Amino acid sequence: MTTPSKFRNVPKTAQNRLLIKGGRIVNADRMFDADIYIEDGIIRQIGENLITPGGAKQIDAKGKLIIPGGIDTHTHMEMPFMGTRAVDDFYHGTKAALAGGTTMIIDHCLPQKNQSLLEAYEDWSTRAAERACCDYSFHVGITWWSEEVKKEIEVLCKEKGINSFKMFMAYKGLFMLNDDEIYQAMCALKEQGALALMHAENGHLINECCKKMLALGITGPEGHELSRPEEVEEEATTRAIVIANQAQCPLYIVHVMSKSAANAITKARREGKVVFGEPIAASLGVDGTHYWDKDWSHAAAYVMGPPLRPDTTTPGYLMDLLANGDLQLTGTDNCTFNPDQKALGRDDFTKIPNGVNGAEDRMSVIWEKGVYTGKMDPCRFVAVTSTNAAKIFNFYPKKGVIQIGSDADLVIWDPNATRKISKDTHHHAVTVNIFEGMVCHGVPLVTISNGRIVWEDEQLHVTQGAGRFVARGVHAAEAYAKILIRDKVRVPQGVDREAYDGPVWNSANAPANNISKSAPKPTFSQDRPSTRHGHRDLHASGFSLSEMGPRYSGNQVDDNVRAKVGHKVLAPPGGKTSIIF
Ligand code: URQ
Ligand code: ZN
Ligand code: ZN
Repeated sequence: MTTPSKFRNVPKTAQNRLLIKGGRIVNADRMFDADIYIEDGIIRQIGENLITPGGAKQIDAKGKLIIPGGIDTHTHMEMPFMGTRAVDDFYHGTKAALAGGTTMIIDHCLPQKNQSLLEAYEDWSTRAAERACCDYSFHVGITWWSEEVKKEIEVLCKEKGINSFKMFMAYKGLFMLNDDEIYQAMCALKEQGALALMHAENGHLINECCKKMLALGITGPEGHELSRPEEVEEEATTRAIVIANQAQCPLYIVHVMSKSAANAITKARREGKVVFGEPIAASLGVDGTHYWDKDWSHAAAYVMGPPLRPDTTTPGYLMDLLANGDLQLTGTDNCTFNPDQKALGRDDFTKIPNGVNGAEDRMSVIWEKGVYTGKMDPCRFVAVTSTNAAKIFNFYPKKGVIQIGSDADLVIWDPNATRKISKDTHHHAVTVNIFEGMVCHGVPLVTISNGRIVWEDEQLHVTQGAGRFVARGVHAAEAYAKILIRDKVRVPQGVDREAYDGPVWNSANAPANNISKSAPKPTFSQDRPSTRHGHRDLHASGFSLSEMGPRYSGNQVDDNVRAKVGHKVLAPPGGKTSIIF
């Protein structure tokens, strides 16, 4: 067979030409049987009886599914955190991801407070470029706020291919922003056409409740969940939704860990707000009862923020919402620490480095808990593990779909095979696995990354540094299409009216009892001195329970203001009574 002219003069290395035959392609919109021809890392042909140049390596995918490579929207490889550094670095973390069928990660560049965002971006970029085995991109952290940060956001969007920025309502003193800063940052992101990501937990409340738990002598991992129950996540989620809606900025809630936070997102979306919810492998696969395990190390391995929830129905609930579209996509928040690192908090749960694994097991856990249970079909599985991420973060159809011209990031997936998850066989650097012992249907047989086989026959064939940065433009349609229309049709309008021309009060005549801003705040104290006969002079104030003793002398909003002399108070409403009100 002669090689058609369009294929001549192409290097014949088998690796750069792959022909996948007999598979069933699964995209987010449909499933269909077809062969796939790949060359130089790109999908070149899809169909039957393809005419391809010689030398292509053939892969028999008969009876198997072919899915777009997974996209993990939330990782923290080699993150410096809580006095140590995440043990899965970009090499170990990405090779584990590839072994599990994920072919791209979106990691985080998290500047310290007052550190330049651009400086952090360069630092993280250098490390990822050296070590990542698969393609990657970044969310950049807004961990402090100033005009300088606002300028750097513009540079990151216009020159560095960043379109998503992470904020935290938790981690007081480290990453946390206050509401006004969040609002200003969201307005700046909206100006650039970027997406606001939020770690939604009330950091002030967590800080106080941690003190309460420690004061009660609760120092173990159970204190971690007890100090930030799901209403602390729900409140912040709702608050973030309100602030984003006021800024008309699209919002993405990361690591949705509880029913009530998920319900807040569902409610907002049904009201038409542009909000995305990201449950993670951990919150879809396991629950927070592990925090009460008698083995300290076991319990500490599950410590992350927000915590996993002790309500054992939470994973199934979140999976239902992911299946029906109320939640949109999945990440892992892969931020791993070994037992000796977790032991930094052996006497104080607030010192346990927060983070768990997920990068290798996300796809199988979601297949097992989502598809194998009948909650979602394979197309929805592809949507929530790959396609929606590419659309929301604006690199579709480069990735997230099997179509001509797209990157050859794909997985030959065996829906019927099973694998047992274990720290002893996973490819992470971390020596624990929160899914230990879980048997999952849905197994990646072959992972192809940029047209190269990197996982086959349970063997990795990765190259450190082979991963490429994926630049992303602003104004992703998935996030901004509605907002750009609303910017035109929902502009607040003032009222066109005649100017007021009546009399105006002369504020110099303000009445004495008008509490002005400068007046000292009223002191509300139980031990306020009595004013006459052991109880307060009724005529000095309209309220006293003095017969019940000074503890009950009432607090008055006008306590701080001297009453007018001789100002009589008639009998209390309803006539005389034995108790003086
Ligand atoms: O909060 C995050 O997402 C980072 C710091 C990872 N750790 C965690 O517990 N989620
Ligand atoms: Zn977080
Ligand atoms: Zn995270």
